[in-house]
Parts: sequence; structure tokens; C-alpha cells
Amino acid sequence: MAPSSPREPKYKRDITPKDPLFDDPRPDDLIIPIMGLTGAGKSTFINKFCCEEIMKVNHGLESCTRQMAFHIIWLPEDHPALPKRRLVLVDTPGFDDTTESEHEILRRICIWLADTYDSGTKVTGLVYLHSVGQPRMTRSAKLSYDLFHAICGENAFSKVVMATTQWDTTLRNPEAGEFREKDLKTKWWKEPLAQGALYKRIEEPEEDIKSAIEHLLEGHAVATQVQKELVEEDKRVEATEAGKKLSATLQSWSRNPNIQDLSPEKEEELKDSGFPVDGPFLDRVKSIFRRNKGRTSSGYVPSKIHD
Ligand SMILES: Nc1nc2c(ncn2[C@@H]2O[C@H](COP(=O)(O)OP(=O)(O)OP(=O)(O)O)[C@@H](O)[C@H]2O)c(=O)[nH]1
Ligand SMILES: [Mg+2]
Repeated sequence: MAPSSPREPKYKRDITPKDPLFDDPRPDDLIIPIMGLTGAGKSTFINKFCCEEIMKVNHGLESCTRQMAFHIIWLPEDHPALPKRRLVLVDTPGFDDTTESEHEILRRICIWLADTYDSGTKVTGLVYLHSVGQPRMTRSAKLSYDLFHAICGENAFSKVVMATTQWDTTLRNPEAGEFREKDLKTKWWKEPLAQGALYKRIEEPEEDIKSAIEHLLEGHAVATQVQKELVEEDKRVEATEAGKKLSATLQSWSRNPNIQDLSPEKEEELKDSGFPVDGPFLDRVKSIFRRNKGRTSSGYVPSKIHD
């Protein structure tokens, strides 16, 4: 009887022939994925580091990087800690892409990371970018961060740089940039920063990007949460924490098409006030009308709202 071949990991079923995987990762490669919402400046970050137009950058309104892409840089012989090692900067497609679904973007990122880890190579660090020119933490921006959180996992936060980009866009209103930065540091990114992630303002790109990368090159490589889930725990992408977070968020968006996703605190607050936060959006609208019935300033009282 022929010996039975080892069972193929389940994540491999999520790979398609078009996926550009890393075909010869080496265990001592220094892998650093750059992540963030579409337009955050991920490809520009890599180009600035390399002082060359390696990655395509789109100046129009459409998302640009659709597939995972990577560039290998040989560290110089006189590098103080890691001479002649391969630094691999990984450009990732951003969430909130113009045409690709969030599930597809997540799949592309996850299977690349899983396949590389399965070949024996961990990540040396991760960079998450957010444009300070963005005036609001929109629900897409929040989802992008939440997915980064789930892909990376708390155990890898000490190997993360959380960075703000596009500071020159706030030159006419510098206080706005500083206010947003404070909000990110004290509220939205509080958790990774409290658990060892480094915050970096990318204001002087050449210098700041180099120091962010040098910071990540110190210390040991790690396996991210999604790498462990897909390779060690043998999950499919949709069953990972990131996959579950994405499905739950999209479901909540479909129930609440016109309102911002609620924070857990806000949801508790609304529950305490008797507001039906779990019901469909229309139920909430009806509830508002019912509550306001008889006290509208215009005198208009809706008699019936049809489903
Ligand atoms: N003003 C200004 N524009 C920037 C900066 N960084 C990037 N951009 C511009 O922002 C746009 C998007 O930059 P990209 O580097 O393509 O962003 P990305 O995150 O790779 O976007 P996707 O590939 O769509 O996910 C381009 O027009 C860049 O030239 C910056 O620091 N300042
Ligand atoms: Mg790009």
C-alpha cells in the first residue's frame, strides 16, 4: 500500500492560481508587510525607503495595489546588526478598495502570510499606515484597523509600527493634524501602543521611514495571529478572528446602512436607554418616530410607516 501523503493544510483551498506568492522565502529573511486603508500611502512608503519607484502609485481616485507585491533589498555588508540579509518589504492591497471586496482583500493578505510562514519564515515586523489628512475615522478606516489588529494579534504588537502619513496635507491647518494624531494615540490605537507598538509620525519621509524600518529590524521575528490560525490551527480564512470580524462587521453594516458602526460603549449606552440596537435599521427608525410622536415641532406626525 502506498504511504499516505500528509494532509494539505486547509488554507491552501483559499489559494487561487493568480495569487502572487513568495516562491523562495528563506528562514532568515526579514519580512515587513506594510498595511493600511487604500490611499494611506503604503506603496509610496516602500518607494521612499528604496529611493526608487518600485511600486506603482496611482494619483487618481481608484485604488492602486490590488495584489500582494514585495521587493527584496540586500542589507549592506557593513549593516551594524544584519549584514547581507534580505529585507523583504511587502506592499499589500488596502481595505476599502474601489472594486475588490473586503473579503477578497483579506484573503489575499492572509494566504500570502500563511504560505510564507508555512515555508518557515516569520515576520520581522509590521507597519500600519493611516493618513492624517483623513478628517474622520470612517467605518471603513475603523474596519481596516480592526482587521489589522486581528491579522497581527496582540502577541505581535511589540513588532509593530503604527504610523501617520501625509502630514504635508495638513500644513494649512496644523492643529487639525495634531488633534487627529492625539485622538489616534489616546483612543483608536491605545491598545497596540500600550502593548509595545511604536508610534511614528512620517513627516520627513526619507528619514522617518528609515528609522521605522530600523526599529523593526531590532529583535526577533514573530508569527502573526493569522499565520498561527491558518498554519498551526489549520483554519480557513473565513474562520480566523479576522475573517469572523469582517463577516460580523459587514453584517452590522447591512443592518445599519446609513449610520456609523457603534462602539461597544455606545451600544451599551443605547441598550440602557431602551433603544433597540440589535434590531434592523428600520426598527430603529420606527422607534424614533414612535418616541417623537406628538412632539414634533412642525406638527407633522407620521401615522404609519410601511415596511
Ligand atoms: N501629499 C501627499 N501625498 C501622498 C503622500 N504619500 C502618498 N501620497 C499620495 O497619496 C496617493 C496614494 O498613495 P499610495 O502610495 O498609492 O497609497 P496606497 O496606500 O499604496 O494605496 P492603494 O495601493 O490604493 O492601497 C498617491 O497620489 C500618492 O502620491 C504624502 O506624504 N503626501
Ligand atoms: Mg499601493
